[in-house]
Amino acid sequence: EVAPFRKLVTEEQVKCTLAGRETSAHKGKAGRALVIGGSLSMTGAPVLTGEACLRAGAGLVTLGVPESIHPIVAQKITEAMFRRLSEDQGEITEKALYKDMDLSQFNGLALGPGLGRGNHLPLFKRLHSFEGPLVIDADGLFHMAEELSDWAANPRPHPTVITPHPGEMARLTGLTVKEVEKRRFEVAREFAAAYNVYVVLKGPFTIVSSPDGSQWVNTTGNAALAKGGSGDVLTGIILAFLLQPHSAIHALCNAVYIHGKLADKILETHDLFSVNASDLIQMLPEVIRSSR
Ligand code: NPW
Ligand code: AMP
Ligand code: MG
Repeated sequence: EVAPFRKLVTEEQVKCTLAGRETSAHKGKAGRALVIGGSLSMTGAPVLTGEACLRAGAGLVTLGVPESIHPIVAQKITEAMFRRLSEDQGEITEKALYKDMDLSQFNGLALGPGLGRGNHLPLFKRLHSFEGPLVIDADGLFHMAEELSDWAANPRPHPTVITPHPGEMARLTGLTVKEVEKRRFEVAREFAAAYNVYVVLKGPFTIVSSPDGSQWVNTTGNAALAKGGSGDVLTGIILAFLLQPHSAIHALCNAVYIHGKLADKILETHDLFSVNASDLIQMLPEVIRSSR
């Protein structure tokens, strides 16, 4: 048993823990990822997550999106497959989660980017029984906040990761954004332990907290990431890395490190103002390669 600690994520650590791929690999073995999200007013978010997930190594990516936006989303991403889900007013409904999809076909699931908050979406019962790593981000965290007591009382047997920015963390905890920012280490650690989840509390110096109390601090990244879509890209990288055989904590540290590195590397050619989230995805091949 190792006592809980607080450490920086280092280049050396990433180099040692980035997974490889066996010569005998096939697409199914490299991981079947499902991304649930998107809505009529946010068609781009699941595309960013899905593209990033593919570029970060997932073997097969499926996007679960409201049926009305399927033609839009499908125009934007070539390699992904789709589940067209029941919707109301451009956002997926409870039926989409509980009737439209067989989650057992997937090895990992990310839910939330662009999902919307118009429909009541009880997540707990459906996601608790999912047998693989689960990432809850963005509007998924809004829905999760409605049923926190269920999550606290019934820990999942597989890794559960939440990726809040300080605004989302404030909503989850009932604190103000100021309070979250002032006590970010404590807030993240307490939440991780109370709900048995990995917490990726985002911002400059993102903190990865494990349920056992250990914390890793990331030092890559810069203010070019302060633009819509950056977090959706991170979620895709996290999901892809969680499908690899290494431990969840390494997957998370590697994902936040590489995500920040994308932003650092791109400043060699782009102005700080001019980095879009899709530009980050284009840097993934080079940045992952140079991190090995
Ligand atoms: P303020 O007022 O800005 O200072 P929300 P969201 C506060 C989708 N997207 N970082 C902030 O305070 C996402 O996937 C779709 C950020 C505000 O009160 C989600 O589904 C895109 N916010 C959905 O949009 C591209 C901070 O928190 C609140 C903060 C909503 O995502 C864009 C904002 O949080 C986007 O990714 C911080 N460090 N600190 C697309 N192309 O489809 C405090 N806040 O309202 O929960 O939502 O992050 O805007
Ligand atoms: P989201 O708010 O969900 O789009 O997520 C924003 C992403 O960009 C997170 O990974 C943050 O850590 C990162 N980010 C945003 N602003 C900064 C900043 N000023 N410095 C470093 N990283 C940032
Ligand atoms: Mg976000």
